[in-house]
Amino acid sequence: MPEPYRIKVVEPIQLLTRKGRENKIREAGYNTFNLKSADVYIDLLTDSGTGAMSTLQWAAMMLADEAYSGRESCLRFKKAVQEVMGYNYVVLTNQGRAAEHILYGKTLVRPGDYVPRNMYFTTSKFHIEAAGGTLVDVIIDEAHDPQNNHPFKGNVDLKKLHDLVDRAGVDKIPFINVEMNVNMAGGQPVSMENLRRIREFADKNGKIVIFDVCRAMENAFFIKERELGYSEKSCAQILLEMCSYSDGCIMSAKKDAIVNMGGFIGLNDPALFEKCENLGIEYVGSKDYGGMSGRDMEAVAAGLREGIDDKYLASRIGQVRYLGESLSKAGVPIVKPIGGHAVYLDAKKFLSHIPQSQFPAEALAATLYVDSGVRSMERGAVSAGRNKQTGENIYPKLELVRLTIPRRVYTNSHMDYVAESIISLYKHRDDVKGLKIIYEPKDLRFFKARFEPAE
Ligand code: P70
Repeated sequence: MPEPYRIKVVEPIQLLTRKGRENKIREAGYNTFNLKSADVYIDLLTDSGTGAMSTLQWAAMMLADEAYSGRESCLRFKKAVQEVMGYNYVVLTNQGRAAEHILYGKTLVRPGDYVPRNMYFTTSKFHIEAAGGTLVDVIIDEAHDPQNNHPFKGNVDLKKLHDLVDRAGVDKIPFINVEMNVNMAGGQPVSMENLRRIREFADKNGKIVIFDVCRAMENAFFIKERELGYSEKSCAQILLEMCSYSDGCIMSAKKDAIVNMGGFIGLNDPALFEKCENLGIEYVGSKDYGGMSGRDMEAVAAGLREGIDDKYLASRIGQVRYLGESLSKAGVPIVKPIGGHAVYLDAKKFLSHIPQSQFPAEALAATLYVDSGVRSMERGAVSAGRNKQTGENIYPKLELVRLTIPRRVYTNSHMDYVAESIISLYKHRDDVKGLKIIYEPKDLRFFKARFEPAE
């Protein structure tokens, strides 16, 4: 089926010459984060804050209440979260990492703690480590193999969870952290069955479960499509059941809620809520706005309802699949199954002549920009950073380039262009050279690092 909307507002884009793109990537230190968006033709850096809002969202923004306290927009925001995800209490934050800072870093994690999670995410790991904790990857092994076709590659391995409790002691585990549609694994879903088993495990061990629901709506779609007993349910019903297995969540509304800015913490426990709300006041903004303007809140409230619509999700994930299948048919190595928000190129396979110490994913992202003006994001050794003790680079199994599709922004002819560009690059992949780091900040280095071609 075609997209369940038509386009009312357009934004022109332009392609620089090849020479121009060569200059721009050199000036950017071969890091696509450092490029100016005006120099990018098709921007697949991220799906975060880059979606196109609807007429309903823009109209709701005009009705926003911008009062400092007791604003109507805040009440409507909280009502939407309760209705769509079922959490009783909501702390407003400007985006996901502020929610992680408050809930993980300032409230739950103590020095020496271990936090099990189905694969790391950069900002989540940062806030857990900044509080003196250690993130322990408990995702199933299949998730680390780009070719494995497991339908729920985001699942938690319950055995790994048991082993961690045995090894670290149950008191050293402040909460179990479960990400929906696991970003670093390729946008891979968690099954309802797995969520139920995590809940049982948590109850047996007296632990709370916190979800990262940035992309839980896309996860709900995969459950509907792949898990026995869910095909007749709506994604909205599935999402409510998913969230019922958790005690709370952090959300970057910039993803599934299709807004440019916003986030929250969802909770069911009033005491935990009280703590987080007070921290929110200290760190992000008073309790009725938490770093957002009233219009941001209205856009999120409307976006939460639009983002969980079955027809929208089918077209959204259908577009990601359309790009992935075009690449796969041409033999380009990508992570399988194709995920919810992005297609991930397997840079280790794509550029098998470049050692991981020369950052093949970063080199591939830089070359793709020069080749076609398409901006993508490195998700490999640069993102993984360094070992805090030894200072050595961490070399993750997955060395990927993420082609992240913004929501409701590009058409399938843009996808055709992207696919053709990558297929032609794949044919002359042997010409691509590795990179060496010439500058990096201490933490979250991928945002700002600079490179030069390796000799
Ligand atoms: C992306 C964005 C953000 C994100 C996420 C998950 C699973 C939390 C957050 C934080 C933006 C990004 C962030 C760090 C590195 C690269 C890109 N992901 N949990 O593009 O939310 O950005 O609102 O603070 O994916 O994947 P926020």
